[in-house]
Amino acid sequence: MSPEVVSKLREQLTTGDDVVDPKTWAGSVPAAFGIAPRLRIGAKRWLNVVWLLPIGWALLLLGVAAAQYLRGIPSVEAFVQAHPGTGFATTFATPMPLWLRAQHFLNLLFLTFIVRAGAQILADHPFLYWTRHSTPGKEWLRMQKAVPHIPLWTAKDDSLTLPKHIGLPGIRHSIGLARWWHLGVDTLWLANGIVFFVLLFASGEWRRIVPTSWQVFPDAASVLLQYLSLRWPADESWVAYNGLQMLAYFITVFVAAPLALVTGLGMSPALSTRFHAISKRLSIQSARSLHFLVLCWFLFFTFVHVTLVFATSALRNLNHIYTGTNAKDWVGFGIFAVSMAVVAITWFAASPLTLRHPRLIQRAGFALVGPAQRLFEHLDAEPGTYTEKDVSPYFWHNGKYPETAEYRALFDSQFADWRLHIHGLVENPVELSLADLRALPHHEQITQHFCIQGWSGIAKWGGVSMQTILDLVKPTPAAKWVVFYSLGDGADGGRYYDAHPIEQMRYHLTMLAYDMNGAPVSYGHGAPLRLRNEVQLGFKQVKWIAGIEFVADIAEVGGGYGGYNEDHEFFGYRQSI
Ligand SMILES: Nc1nc2c(c(=O)[nH]1)N[C@H]1C(S)=C(S)[C@@H](COP(=O)(O)O)O[C@H]1N2
Ligand SMILES: [Mo]
Repeated sequence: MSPEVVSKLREQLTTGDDVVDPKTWAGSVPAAFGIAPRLRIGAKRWLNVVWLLPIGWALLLLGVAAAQYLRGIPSVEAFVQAHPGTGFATTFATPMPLWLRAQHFLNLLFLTFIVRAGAQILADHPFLYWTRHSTPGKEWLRMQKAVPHIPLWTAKDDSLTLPKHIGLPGIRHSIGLARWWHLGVDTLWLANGIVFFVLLFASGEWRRIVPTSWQVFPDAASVLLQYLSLRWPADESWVAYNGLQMLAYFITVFVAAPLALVTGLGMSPALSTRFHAISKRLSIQSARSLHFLVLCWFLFFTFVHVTLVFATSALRNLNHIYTGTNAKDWVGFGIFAVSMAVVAITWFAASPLTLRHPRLIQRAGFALVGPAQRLFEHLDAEPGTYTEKDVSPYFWHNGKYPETAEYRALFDSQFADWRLHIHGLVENPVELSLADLRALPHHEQITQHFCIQGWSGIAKWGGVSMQTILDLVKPTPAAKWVVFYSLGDGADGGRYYDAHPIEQMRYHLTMLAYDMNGAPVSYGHGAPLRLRNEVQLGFKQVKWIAGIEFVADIAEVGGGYGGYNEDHEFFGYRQSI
């Protein structure tokens, strides 16, 4: 192997910037604001969700009228009198402990970042589906115009811009940074949640929010009727929550929060590929849709919760939450105001901070979720999970197409002159033609692709197992990373590349694919050769491969962060979730 080839590939790499300039970000993508969300009704009709506001309002008014009518009926009123609301509940003579009140605030603070970053992630592929095929037109919710019938349309073309202080970090296609916020703060939120669960059960405070009698249901029904009839139940929350409160808190703490974790992990390529018994039922897209519905619950709960805190005795309630007293003074309100100032300051600082110090966010995020991602990377699954029947009718395109004259010439000659250069820390560097590759033992697998943006699709890949390549080139013990160079550039210019840990090259599902669904890989999907490493997300599956280099350390390649998106868009070099 000539050293020129080695240096030629490395020379085409560029380093990314260490600050984000929104004007030149992600290849200077212009802002795109999409449309008001549309819900699919039946096969082809779409409901603008803005209609849900007047519809919801009308239903509420109807509910109030119905409740007032019902309370005029003696037997119903007798039921309400018999079930004022808290009869079944354990009463507490002591205030909520300090740890509980502190955790309540931390929960709120963490959720502001999680929700904003989650919205930013959703905006990168603003469609939700129930099947793993992500077929345009089959989504049940979209916040973007219908996908146009343009052959090489990409998922990135459909990403949305969120306002700067709604999304985090609030510029288009900033999913790499948004994920650090979302997953990083998630670990803090989960840690807070685990401590909360432990203390809750160790202290007996759990009885405040876990119903221990079926009577919670008639009480909840009665309380709902009382609220709706606008003759509100007696407020006894200092000693006990009423049935409706208890159910709402129980669902939020014991159903919604765990579901957020489970559905979040349901989107992981490594976990989904390995634990197929689960992911077959909870497909990535069902997980993603449910994850969104959990968000809707949290927003709904927060809205009603905060409204009622202020609409019932506000000063007392704020004292319950902030000072642990039942006083009617302004102390609780004062601490509440300070805590809201903290929320507001961190809220408005988060996006500007992220754009100014993206590497800090990338490092801090990785420090928080990196250990979990490393853990899941060792899940080596075998082929055979999906069959031909599962192959997706539509497989999205993504990324930046190769536009060089060099690529054009190779493509026009059907890659007759294309050579795969494999070099670096190997005993036997080689140059393989497409015919050489096709002469090697054939490997086939039907697997699911997980794009970081959220879409997925199943395809049959044919080609050569990376184990075969390792046997051929014999990496030296010093080789720790395998770098895949593309013939094409990334969005900001400079060659696209990505690095993978060498252990993952020995996995059953790591291969170089020259066929897709029984035909040679097309131009859009990476002709003549692309990578498949199924424990990682889509951006690591380098298309239009030019060469492979075995190296000791990723720090010596490109910007040093392990790949093009890692260097330029602050992604992580390990992305098993
Ligand atoms: N060379 C190169 N490879 C690339 C990309 C790219 O921009 N350039 N995009 C990646 C991303 S983000 C995804 S999701 C997959 C998409 O593969 P597909 O177009 O076959 O669906 O390719 C990956 N490989
Ligand atoms: Mo992607």
